[in-house]
Amino acid sequence: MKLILAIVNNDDSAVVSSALTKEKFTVTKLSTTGGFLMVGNTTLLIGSEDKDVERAKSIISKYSQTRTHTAASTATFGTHMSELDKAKEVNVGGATVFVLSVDSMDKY
Ligand code: 2BA
Repeated sequence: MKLILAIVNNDDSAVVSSALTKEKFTVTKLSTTGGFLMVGNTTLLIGSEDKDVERAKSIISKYSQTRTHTAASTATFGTHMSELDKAKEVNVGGATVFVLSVDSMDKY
């Protein structure tokens, strides 16, 4: 069994979750914040049989869009105000996906 951690844009999270649950995946949504931009994102936890991981990844990828974000990042924190001029455009997403091996899963 695997645990898929998928970090997705807040604007995509509803459609990604919905597409996954329609395909019989079970999903838990966590409200999270990116450490670089300090902007909210969503982390989906999906427990999956090994054979279904690629199918889950293709659903996540299908509904996650890449966006550009212009903002001062945490890299400018603690610096002089003029450093804020250095706010840059960064590409965010579509989704960042980690797949972890799971020793066991129990429900009590
Ligand atoms: P953030 O950390 O807020 O990063 C937002 C975007 O800023 C990233 O998009 C990337 O384009 C850029 N970025 C991040 N760290 C950077 C750095 N140290 N220097 C320059 N640019 C940087 P994505 O790569 O699509 O990541 C979107 C979100 O996914 C991240 O939000 C973070 O919450 C998560 N994430 C991505 N890679 C991760 C990793 N290796 N470990 C943990 N979380 C990750």
